[in-house]
Amino acid sequence: MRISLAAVIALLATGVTGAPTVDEGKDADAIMDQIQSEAMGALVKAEKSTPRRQGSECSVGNAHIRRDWEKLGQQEKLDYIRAVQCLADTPPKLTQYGWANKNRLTINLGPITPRMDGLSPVGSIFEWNPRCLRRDLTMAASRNLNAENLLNLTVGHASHNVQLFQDELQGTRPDPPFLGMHGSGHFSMGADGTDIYASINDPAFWLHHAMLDRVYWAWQALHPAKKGKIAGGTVMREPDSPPAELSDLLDVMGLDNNKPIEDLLDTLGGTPLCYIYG
Ligand SMILES: *[C@@H]1O[C@H](CO)[C@@H](O)[C@H](O)[C@H]1NC(C)=O
Ligand SMILES: [Cu+2]
Repeated sequence: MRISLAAVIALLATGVTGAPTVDEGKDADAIMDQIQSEAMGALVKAEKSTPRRQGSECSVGNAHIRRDWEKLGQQEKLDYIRAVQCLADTPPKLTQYGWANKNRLTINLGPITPRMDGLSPVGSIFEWNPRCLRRDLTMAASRNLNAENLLNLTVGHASHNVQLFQDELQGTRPDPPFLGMHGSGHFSMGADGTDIYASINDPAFWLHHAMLDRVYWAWQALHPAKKGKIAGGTVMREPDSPPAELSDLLDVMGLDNNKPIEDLLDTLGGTPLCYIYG
């Protein structure tokens, strides 16, 4: 079933529901497809009216396309898995970061903030702590990974500004408390997936985070006037630090050059990002 986004927006405009409601999870793919095509349409339109950033060659037509796993063919899926395995056999750029080479499901990093039974915290993010990757899959946590939340984030109440959007996505809106799309994905994986540093060990993390980035990308495309804004936020784990500014450098700990936040907000900015989802 294809649901018209225009119809959803019209429904929202009535103010009756406050947030769009949809039947069940089965609608999520159809809605994502619809949001995807609206986002692409908006990007193409924006490109016609806004001059390209000076010195940038990046455009919708030549951008890299990050494709949905569900849309990959059999061979492409096998290639992806092979690439992940190749990465597992590649020496890490940060000495202790990464998987042990011999056994691909042996992980090392963290955990430092375990939330699940059986995960004992270690002293530092990078402490050498080889162990088997653990998952503890649960449906209980996936309640906010649904079509309703997706609509709320992209065209509903939570899409009205970046503060509402990020609070809804991160599950940090105060009332009523909930995990949000981001936390829901982590807690659905359970075990190592719930640790702020160790969760990246699990290849499923990358699919989850790519999807979060895709939802953010779609939100930006559908709300071009707000896409370059950031809100609230202090440095993670330092609640007393001043609110982040667009010119603040994002520390990638030696994996690449640190960049100011503003250079990384536009996926078509060419500074250096140049990608779309497809
Ligand atoms: C949509 O997001 C808003 C803003 O965060 C929130 O107050 C509201 O409860 C959400 N609606 C649904 C149905 O999740
Ligand atoms: Cu995460």
